[in-house]
Amino acid sequence: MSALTLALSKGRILDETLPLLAAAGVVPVEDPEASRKLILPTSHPDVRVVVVRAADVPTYVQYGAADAGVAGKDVLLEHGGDGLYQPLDLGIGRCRMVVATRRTFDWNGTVQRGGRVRVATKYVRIAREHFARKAMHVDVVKLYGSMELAPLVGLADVIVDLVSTGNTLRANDLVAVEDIMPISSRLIVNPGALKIKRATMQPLVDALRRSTQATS
Ligand code: PRT
Ligand code: MG
Repeated sequence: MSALTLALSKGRILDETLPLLAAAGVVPVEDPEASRKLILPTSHPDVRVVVVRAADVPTYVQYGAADAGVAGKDVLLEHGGDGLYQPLDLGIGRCRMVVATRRTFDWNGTVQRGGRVRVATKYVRIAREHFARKAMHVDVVKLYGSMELAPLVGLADVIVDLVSTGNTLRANDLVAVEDIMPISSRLIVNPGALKIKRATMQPLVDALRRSTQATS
């Protein structure tokens, strides 16, 4: 038995993942975005898809409940990446992790004074590591979404969040003041599954590598 389970999330990276999978010969029988089913067979007799929350993809793969999955580098850094191979940068879901604040906030002055700063973010680990590298003292407030609101209502001085078009920042009179890192989505694989199910997994990884290179 070498049937593979792939963990995917609904939302913004699915649209870019499906064409790569299709080029690798894997097409879900129903549109994962529209279907209410959580387990979907695919056109590939040995591959099925499970639909999970973006932040849960690494957990399913780490525990072997899924053999492989697609997750943003942001999600992987927060998860820690324990027990995961990351063989492929798929080059999709591209954005930047940034520090942002109100247009009127004196960020450079605050940094120079060495003042304590309150940071609101979903990315607690990335934020702590970023400010530790800068030897800045910060208090981190954990949020689960709509980070852009926090500086507007006095919950935090700055946010650490993802930016793609910059429209959300602009619409809320916020500006990016530091670039932390570029983000894209990765293929992640359970190491045990790679060994035991290599006959099915390796051709899929190779096909994804080819379709990634073809579109980049
Ligand atoms: O939505 P849900 O709570 O279920 O989960 P999720 O937010 O983790 O999933 P989803 O689908 O929103 O994001 C999945 C992955 O997409 C993330 O883990 C990133 O790797 C990647 N990605 C790429 C982004 C963006 N671009 C992005 N722009 N994820 C989120 N955003 C948000 C950002 O947080 C900000 O609120 O979009 C807003 C900014 O967009 P612009 O275009 O206005 O700059
Ligand atoms: Mg979202």
